[in-house]
Amino acid sequence: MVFIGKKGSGTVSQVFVAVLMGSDSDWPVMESCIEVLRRFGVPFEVRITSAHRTPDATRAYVQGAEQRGCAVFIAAAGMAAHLAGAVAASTCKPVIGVPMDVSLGGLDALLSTAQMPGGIPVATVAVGKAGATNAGYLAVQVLAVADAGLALRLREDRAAMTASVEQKNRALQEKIGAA
Ligand code: RP5
Repeated sequence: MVFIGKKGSGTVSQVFVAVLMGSDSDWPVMESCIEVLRRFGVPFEVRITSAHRTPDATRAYVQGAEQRGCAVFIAAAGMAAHLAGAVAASTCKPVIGVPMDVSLGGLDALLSTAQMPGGIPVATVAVGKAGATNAGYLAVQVLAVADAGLALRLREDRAAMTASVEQKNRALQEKIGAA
């Protein structure tokens, strides 16, 4: 895992991913993101903090986390989902936004998360569990740019995924008697 700061200076800290959610009601979906970070052994912090309900605490957390070594922020929110945008406004680290399906099939959150003004990007993933999973993968991929071990684990994971689909196809062909 990548470290920042100078060794011996007392300022070395381990790089981590911060996962923020607007509400505890987002947790059942965001568990999929945490599962990916755990699988790759990426250190993370999880916080419930809201762009609208706790704006000052959100900004303070983002600024503090950046100083402590946060390399990527993941922000999940539903409805008028401004959390990822608010996080992006407070940091120049990469921010990944996960739109939650709370109302309107998540379309409101998707647009609120994705439609950022130029210069303040939010890398927006899909609505719901697939998006939460991909937010985890994307954060790992960002860290893997400077971590060869992590990059290797990503390639191994991708190969395993490919093998699993091929196996499912073979099983289906056998089942329908086409093999
Ligand atoms: C958003 O409002 C949260 O991220 C959540 O997705 C949605 C609803 O929040 P609760 O009313 O369930 O707390 O800010």
